[in-house]
Amino acid sequence: MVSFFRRPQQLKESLTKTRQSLMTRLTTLVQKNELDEEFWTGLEETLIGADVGVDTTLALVGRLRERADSEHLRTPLQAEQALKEEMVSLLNTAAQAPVRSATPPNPDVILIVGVNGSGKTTTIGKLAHFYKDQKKKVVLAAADTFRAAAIDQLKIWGQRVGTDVVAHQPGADPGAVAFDAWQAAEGRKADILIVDTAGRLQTKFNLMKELEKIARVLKKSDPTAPHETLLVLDAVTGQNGLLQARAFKETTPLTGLILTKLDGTAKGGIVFAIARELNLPIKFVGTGESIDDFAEFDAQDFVDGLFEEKG
Ligand SMILES: Nc1nc2c(ncn2[C@@H]2O[C@H](COP(=O)(O)OP(=O)(O)OP(=O)(O)O)[C@@H](O)[C@H]2O)c(=O)[nH]1
Ligand SMILES: [Mg+2]
Repeated sequence: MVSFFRRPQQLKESLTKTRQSLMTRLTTLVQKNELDEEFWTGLEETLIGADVGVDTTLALVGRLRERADSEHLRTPLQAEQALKEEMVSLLNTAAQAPVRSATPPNPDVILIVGVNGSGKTTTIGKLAHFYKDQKKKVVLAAADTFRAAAIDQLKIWGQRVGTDVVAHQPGADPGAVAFDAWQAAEGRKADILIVDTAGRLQTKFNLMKELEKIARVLKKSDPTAPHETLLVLDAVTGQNGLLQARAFKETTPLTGLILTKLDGTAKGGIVFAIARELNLPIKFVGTGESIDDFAEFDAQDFVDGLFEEKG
Protein backbone atom coordinates (compact mmCIF):
# COMPACT_ATOMS: atom_id res chain seq x y z
CA MET A 1 0.00 0.00 0.00
CA VAL A 2 2.75 2.42 0.98
CA SER A 3 6.46 2.37 1.66
CA PHE A 4 7.35 2.20 5.32
CA PHE A 5 10.11 3.54 7.48
CA ARG A 6 11.54 1.35 10.18
CA ARG A 7 12.26 1.93 13.82
CA PRO A 8 14.45 -0.95 15.00
CA GLN A 9 15.80 0.88 18.04
CA GLN A 10 12.36 1.56 19.44
CA LEU A 11 11.31 -2.00 18.80
CA LYS A 12 14.40 -3.18 20.60
CA GLU A 13 13.67 -1.02 23.62
CA SER A 14 10.10 -2.25 23.84
CA LEU A 15 11.44 -5.80 23.90
CA THR A 16 13.60 -5.18 26.96
CA LYS A 17 11.43 -7.20 29.36
CA THR A 18 11.05 -10.11 26.98
CA ARG A 19 14.74 -10.04 26.11
CA GLN A 20 15.79 -10.00 29.75
CA SER A 21 13.57 -12.93 30.59
CA LEU A 22 14.70 -14.91 27.55
CA MET A 23 18.40 -14.07 27.79
CA THR A 24 18.73 -14.79 31.51
CA ARG A 25 17.83 -18.38 30.84
CA LEU A 26 19.44 -18.69 27.43
CA THR A 27 22.81 -17.29 28.55
CA THR A 28 23.14 -20.10 31.09
CA LEU A 29 22.07 -22.67 28.55
CA VAL A 30 24.52 -21.66 25.83
CA GLN A 31 27.39 -21.89 28.28
CA LYS A 32 27.00 -25.64 28.15
CA ASN A 33 29.52 -27.57 26.08
CA GLU A 34 27.28 -29.81 24.09
CA LEU A 35 23.85 -30.22 22.62
CA ASP A 36 22.58 -32.83 25.06
CA GLU A 37 19.03 -33.64 26.19
CA GLU A 38 19.39 -31.23 29.07
CA PHE A 39 20.08 -28.43 26.58
CA TRP A 40 17.04 -29.22 24.44
CA THR A 41 14.73 -29.52 27.44
CA GLY A 42 16.12 -26.27 28.85
CA LEU A 43 15.54 -24.56 25.53
CA GLU A 44 11.93 -25.76 25.41
CA GLU A 45 11.30 -24.46 28.92
CA THR A 46 12.90 -21.13 28.06
CA LEU A 47 10.75 -20.61 24.98
CA ILE A 48 7.55 -21.67 26.72
CA GLY A 49 8.48 -19.26 29.54
CA ALA A 50 8.57 -16.41 27.01
CA ASP A 51 5.03 -17.36 25.89
CA VAL A 52 6.09 -18.85 22.57
CA GLY A 53 3.42 -21.49 23.31
CA VAL A 54 3.82 -25.24 23.63
CA ASP A 55 3.00 -26.22 20.03
CA THR A 56 5.16 -23.54 18.47
CA THR A 57 8.02 -24.29 20.87
CA LEU A 58 7.91 -27.99 20.01
CA ALA A 59 7.85 -27.18 16.30
CA LEU A 60 10.81 -24.77 16.62
CA VAL A 61 12.91 -27.09 18.76
CA GLY A 62 12.01 -30.09 16.58
CA ARG A 63 13.22 -28.22 13.52
CA LEU A 64 16.41 -27.21 15.33
CA ARG A 65 17.17 -30.79 16.34
CA GLU A 66 16.82 -31.84 12.71
CA ARG A 67 19.19 -29.10 11.68
CA ALA A 68 21.65 -30.02 14.44
CA ASP A 69 21.77 -33.52 12.93
CA SER A 70 21.89 -32.62 9.26
CA GLU A 71 24.24 -29.65 9.63
CA HIS A 72 26.37 -31.29 12.33
CA LEU A 73 25.85 -28.45 14.80
CA ARG A 74 28.01 -29.16 17.82
CA THR A 75 27.63 -26.30 20.29
CA PRO A 76 24.76 -24.48 21.96
CA LEU A 77 26.03 -21.25 20.41
CA GLN A 78 25.62 -22.76 16.94
CA ALA A 79 22.14 -23.92 17.94
CA GLU A 80 21.31 -20.41 19.16
CA GLN A 81 22.32 -18.98 15.79
CA ALA A 82 20.13 -21.55 14.04
CA LEU A 83 17.27 -20.74 16.42
CA LYS A 84 17.40 -17.08 15.38
CA GLU A 85 17.25 -18.09 11.72
CA GLU A 86 14.30 -20.40 12.36
CA MET A 87 12.48 -17.66 14.26
CA VAL A 88 12.90 -15.16 11.42
CA SER A 89 11.78 -17.73 8.89
CA LEU A 90 8.72 -18.62 10.98
CA LEU A 91 7.68 -14.96 11.16
CA ASN A 92 8.29 -14.35 7.48
CA THR A 93 6.30 -17.38 6.38
CA ALA A 94 3.14 -15.84 7.77
CA ALA A 95 3.85 -12.43 6.29
CA GLN A 96 2.90 -13.25 2.73
CA ALA A 97 -0.59 -11.74 2.47
CA PRO A 98 -1.15 -9.90 -0.82
CA VAL A 99 -1.39 -6.14 -0.48
CA ARG A 100 -4.69 -4.75 -1.76
CA SER A 101 -5.27 -1.14 -2.69
CA ALA A 102 -8.12 1.04 -3.84
CA THR A 103 -8.17 2.66 -7.25
CA PRO A 104 -7.78 6.44 -6.78
CA PRO A 105 -9.68 8.66 -6.11
CA ASN A 106 -11.10 6.02 -3.80
CA PRO A 107 -9.28 5.88 -0.46
CA ASP A 108 -7.60 2.77 0.88
CA VAL A 109 -9.80 1.60 3.74
CA ILE A 110 -8.31 0.12 6.90
CA LEU A 111 -10.80 -1.42 9.33
CA ILE A 112 -9.46 -1.77 12.87
CA VAL A 113 -11.01 -4.47 15.07
CA GLY A 114 -10.23 -6.03 18.46
CA VAL A 115 -11.58 -6.53 21.97
CA ASN A 116 -12.06 -3.55 24.26
CA GLY A 117 -8.92 -2.12 25.77
CA SER A 118 -6.61 -3.82 23.28
CA GLY A 119 -5.44 -0.42 22.04
CA LYS A 120 -7.49 0.14 18.87
CA THR A 121 -8.13 3.86 19.20
CA THR A 122 -4.59 4.65 20.35
CA THR A 123 -3.23 2.57 17.47
CA ILE A 124 -5.41 4.46 14.99
CA GLY A 125 -3.93 7.74 16.24
CA LYS A 126 -0.41 6.36 15.80
CA LEU A 127 -1.23 4.89 12.42
CA ALA A 128 -2.69 8.20 11.20
CA HIS A 129 0.48 9.95 12.35
CA PHE A 130 2.59 7.29 10.63
CA TYR A 131 0.83 7.85 7.30
CA LYS A 132 0.82 11.63 7.66
CA ASP A 133 4.59 11.46 8.02
CA GLN A 134 4.54 9.90 4.58
CA LYS A 135 2.52 12.81 3.25
CA LYS A 136 -0.64 10.75 3.02
CA LYS A 137 -3.98 12.39 3.63
CA VAL A 138 -5.88 10.45 6.28
CA VAL A 139 -9.51 10.55 7.45
CA LEU A 140 -10.70 8.76 10.60
CA ALA A 141 -14.16 7.26 11.13
CA ALA A 142 -15.55 7.05 14.68
CA ALA A 143 -17.58 3.89 14.10
CA ASP A 144 -17.29 2.87 17.75
CA THR A 145 -20.53 4.58 18.71
CA PHE A 146 -21.12 2.34 21.71
CA ARG A 147 -19.52 4.76 24.18
CA ALA A 148 -19.52 8.57 23.97
CA ALA A 149 -15.99 8.61 25.37
CA ALA A 150 -14.78 6.49 22.46
CA ILE A 151 -15.87 9.16 19.97
CA ASP A 152 -14.20 11.92 22.00
CA GLN A 153 -11.01 9.91 22.31
CA LEU A 154 -10.77 9.53 18.53
CA LYS A 155 -11.49 13.25 18.02
CA ILE A 156 -8.65 14.12 20.38
CA TRP A 157 -6.30 11.91 18.40
CA GLY A 158 -7.54 13.54 15.20
CA GLN A 159 -6.68 16.99 16.58
CA ARG A 160 -3.29 15.85 17.79
CA VAL A 161 -2.37 14.31 14.46
CA GLY A 162 -4.15 16.91 12.33
CA THR A 163 -6.60 14.66 10.50
CA ASP A 164 -10.33 14.95 9.95
CA VAL A 165 -12.57 12.74 12.08
CA VAL A 166 -16.05 11.84 10.87
CA ALA A 167 -18.36 11.15 13.83
CA HIS A 168 -22.05 10.88 14.63
CA GLN A 169 -23.79 10.96 17.99
CA PRO A 170 -23.20 8.21 20.58
CA GLY A 171 -25.49 5.27 19.86
CA ALA A 172 -25.67 6.11 16.13
CA ASP A 173 -25.50 3.37 13.51
CA PRO A 174 -21.81 2.50 12.98
CA GLY A 175 -22.61 1.55 9.37
CA ALA A 176 -23.92 5.05 8.72
CA VAL A 177 -20.76 6.56 10.22
CA ALA A 178 -18.60 4.35 7.98
CA PHE A 179 -20.67 5.32 4.94
CA ASP A 180 -20.41 9.07 5.62
CA ALA A 181 -16.74 8.80 6.44
CA TRP A 182 -16.01 7.06 3.14
CA GLN A 183 -17.90 9.76 1.22
CA ALA A 184 -16.02 12.46 3.12
CA ALA A 185 -12.66 10.76 2.52
CA GLU A 186 -13.34 10.47 -1.19
CA GLY A 187 -14.67 14.04 -1.40
CA ARG A 188 -11.58 15.38 0.39
CA LYS A 189 -9.28 13.29 -1.80
CA ALA A 190 -7.89 11.38 1.16
CA ASP A 191 -5.48 8.55 0.53
CA ILE A 192 -6.50 6.49 3.52
CA LEU A 193 -9.63 6.03 5.63
CA ILE A 194 -9.12 4.34 9.00
CA VAL A 195 -12.25 3.03 10.74
CA ASP A 196 -12.41 2.62 14.53
CA THR A 197 -14.85 -0.02 15.80
CA ALA A 198 -16.34 -1.09 19.12
CA GLY A 199 -14.52 -3.70 21.17
CA ARG A 200 -17.43 -4.69 23.32
CA LEU A 201 -21.15 -4.91 22.65
CA GLN A 202 -23.84 -6.74 24.59
CA THR A 203 -22.75 -10.03 23.05
CA LYS A 204 -19.96 -11.30 20.86
CA PHE A 205 -22.62 -12.15 18.28
CA ASN A 206 -23.73 -8.49 18.12
CA LEU A 207 -20.14 -7.36 17.78
CA MET A 208 -19.46 -9.69 14.87
CA LYS A 209 -22.73 -8.62 13.18
CA GLU A 210 -21.75 -5.00 13.60
CA LEU A 211 -18.31 -5.55 12.03
CA GLU A 212 -19.93 -7.42 9.16
CA LYS A 213 -22.36 -4.57 8.61
CA ILE A 214 -19.62 -1.94 8.59
CA ALA A 215 -17.75 -3.92 5.94
CA ARG A 216 -20.93 -4.37 3.91
CA VAL A 217 -21.74 -0.66 3.99
CA LEU A 218 -18.20 0.25 2.92
CA LYS A 219 -18.57 -2.08 -0.06
CA LYS A 220 -21.54 -0.03 -1.27
CA SER A 221 -19.12 2.82 -1.96
CA ASP A 222 -16.19 0.67 -3.04
CA PRO A 223 -16.69 -3.06 -3.59
CA THR A 224 -12.97 -3.63 -2.97
CA ALA A 225 -13.14 -2.13 0.56
CA PRO A 226 -12.02 -2.73 3.25
CA HIS A 227 -8.53 -3.25 1.87
CA GLU A 228 -7.12 -4.19 5.22
CA THR A 229 -8.87 -5.54 8.29
CA LEU A 230 -6.34 -5.44 11.10
CA LEU A 231 -6.89 -7.12 14.44
CA VAL A 232 -5.37 -5.25 17.37
CA LEU A 233 -4.04 -7.62 20.03
CA ASP A 234 -2.69 -6.71 23.45
CA ALA A 235 0.62 -8.58 23.84
CA VAL A 236 0.24 -8.52 27.64
CA THR A 237 -2.66 -10.96 27.39
CA GLY A 238 -0.32 -13.58 25.91
CA GLN A 239 -1.95 -16.91 25.13
CA ASN A 240 -5.37 -15.48 25.91
CA GLY A 241 -4.87 -13.00 23.08
CA LEU A 242 -4.31 -15.92 20.78
CA LEU A 243 -7.73 -17.31 21.70
CA GLN A 244 -9.33 -13.91 21.02
CA ALA A 245 -7.62 -13.75 17.67
CA ARG A 246 -8.94 -17.17 16.71
CA ALA A 247 -12.49 -16.11 17.59
CA PHE A 248 -12.22 -12.99 15.42
CA LYS A 249 -10.65 -14.87 12.57
CA GLU A 250 -13.57 -17.31 12.46
CA THR A 251 -16.06 -14.57 11.69
CA THR A 252 -14.09 -11.63 10.25
CA PRO A 253 -11.82 -11.88 7.21
CA LEU A 254 -8.63 -10.50 8.75
CA THR A 255 -5.65 -9.42 6.66
CA GLY A 256 -3.17 -8.86 9.47
CA LEU A 257 -2.43 -8.04 13.08
CA ILE A 258 -1.17 -5.15 15.14
CA LEU A 259 0.40 -6.20 18.43
CA THR A 260 0.23 -3.49 21.11
CA LYS A 261 1.90 -3.01 24.50
CA LEU A 262 5.01 -4.99 23.66
CA ASP A 263 6.74 -2.61 26.09
CA GLY A 264 4.58 -3.86 28.94
CA THR A 265 5.27 -7.56 28.75
CA ALA A 266 8.01 -10.16 29.14
CA LYS A 267 5.92 -12.41 26.95
CA GLY A 268 6.79 -11.01 23.56
CA GLY A 269 7.35 -14.62 22.46
CA ILE A 270 3.61 -14.70 21.80
CA VAL A 271 4.47 -13.22 18.39
CA PHE A 272 5.76 -16.62 17.25
CA ALA A 273 2.67 -18.48 18.40
CA ILE A 274 0.47 -15.89 16.69
CA ALA A 275 2.36 -15.98 13.40
CA ARG A 276 2.42 -19.77 13.26
CA GLU A 277 -1.04 -20.58 14.55
CA LEU A 278 -3.02 -17.82 12.87
CA ASN A 279 -0.89 -17.62 9.77
CA LEU A 280 -1.51 -13.88 9.60
CA PRO A 281 1.17 -11.25 9.07
CA ILE A 282 2.01 -8.95 11.97
CA LYS A 283 2.03 -5.52 10.36
CA PHE A 284 2.83 -3.13 13.19
CA VAL A 285 3.71 -3.16 16.86
CA GLY A 286 2.84 -0.69 19.60
CA THR A 287 5.86 0.04 21.75
CA GLY A 288 4.46 2.54 24.27
CA GLU A 289 1.70 5.06 24.88
CA SER A 290 3.06 8.02 22.89
CA ILE A 291 2.27 8.88 19.32
CA ASP A 292 5.69 7.75 18.09
CA ASP A 293 5.74 4.49 20.03
CA PHE A 294 4.88 2.51 16.96
CA ALA A 295 6.91 0.53 14.47
CA GLU A 296 6.42 -1.39 11.32
CA PHE A 297 6.95 -5.03 12.15
CA ASP A 298 10.12 -6.49 10.74
CA ALA A 299 10.96 -10.14 11.51
CA GLN A 300 14.73 -9.70 11.49
CA ASP A 301 14.62 -6.58 13.69
CA PHE A 302 12.25 -8.35 16.05
CA VAL A 303 14.47 -11.41 16.47
CA ASP A 304 17.61 -9.26 16.77
CA GLY A 305 15.81 -7.25 19.42
CA LEU A 306 15.05 -10.39 21.36
CA PHE A 307 18.65 -11.54 21.52
CA GLU A 308 20.97 -8.59 21.45
CA GLU A 309 21.90 -6.63 24.49
CA LYS A 310 20.53 -3.12 24.67
CA GLY A 311 23.01 -0.75 23.05
N1 LIG B 1 2.19 0.74 27.16
C1 LIG B 1 1.39 0.78 26.10
N2 LIG B 1 0.10 1.15 26.26
C2 LIG B 1 -0.71 1.17 25.18
C3 LIG B 1 -0.24 0.80 23.89
N3 LIG B 1 -1.28 0.90 23.01
C4 LIG B 1 -2.35 1.32 23.74
N4 LIG B 1 -2.02 1.47 25.05
C5 LIG B 1 -2.89 1.88 26.17
O1 LIG B 1 -3.95 0.94 26.30
C6 LIG B 1 -5.13 1.57 26.80
C7 LIG B 1 -6.34 1.22 25.96
O2 LIG B 1 -6.18 1.78 24.68
P1 LIG B 1 -7.39 2.18 23.72
O3 LIG B 1 -6.76 2.67 22.47
O4 LIG B 1 -8.35 3.04 24.40
O5 LIG B 1 -8.04 0.74 23.48
P2 LIG B 1 -9.33 0.37 22.61
O6 LIG B 1 -9.07 -0.96 22.00
O7 LIG B 1 -9.67 1.47 21.67
O8 LIG B 1 -10.45 0.22 23.73
P3 LIG B 1 -12.06 0.30 23.58
O9 LIG B 1 -12.36 1.55 22.82
O10 LIG B 1 -12.54 0.31 24.98
O11 LIG B 1 -12.50 -0.93 22.84
C8 LIG B 1 -4.81 3.06 26.83
O12 LIG B 1 -4.48 3.42 28.15
C9 LIG B 1 -3.59 3.20 25.93
O13 LIG B 1 -2.77 4.28 26.26
C10 LIG B 1 1.15 0.40 23.75
O14 LIG B 1 1.65 0.04 22.68
N5 LIG B 1 1.90 0.40 24.90
MG1 LIG C 1 -11.39 2.57 21.42
